Amino acid sequence: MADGQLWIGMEAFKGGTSPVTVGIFAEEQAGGWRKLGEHEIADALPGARWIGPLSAAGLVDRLGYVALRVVALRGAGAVNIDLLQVARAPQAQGSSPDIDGNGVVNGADLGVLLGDWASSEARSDLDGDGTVGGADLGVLLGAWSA
Ligand SMILES: [Ca+2]
Ligand SMILES: [Ca+2]
Repeated sequence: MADGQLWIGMEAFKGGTSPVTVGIFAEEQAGGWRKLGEHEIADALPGARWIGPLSAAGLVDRLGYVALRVVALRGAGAVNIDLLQVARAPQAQGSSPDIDGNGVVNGADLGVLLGDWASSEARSDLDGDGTVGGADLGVLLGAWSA
């Protein structure tokens, strides 16, 4: 079982003015392909796009491989993909419970976390599992200053 977090990076460009939108998919270990995001490629100069953090669970096989697929979804014309890479943090890395960085963990940090609830906002993902939820609230309360 692989855990931790993944970031998928792609650098691409296209000549001409009409954009092409591609979808980036990763193969699920359970079968099928999960759409990670879309990237509109329109510029003559390379543009980079990172998707993440994503939970590695279910996407990384036991040898550490991740299968990716890039599919043209909209538009027409040739696209140049310079670089497609996967960065992986093998251990989940959470953020500090002092979310606003003022040196204490208190109601202000709680307010930020609650405002980010159910999102993938990294600043409030204290346990590093990719989403903001009850486990992160537990980390914050466990680090409460006063
Ligand atoms: Ca704080
Ligand atoms: Ca979390």
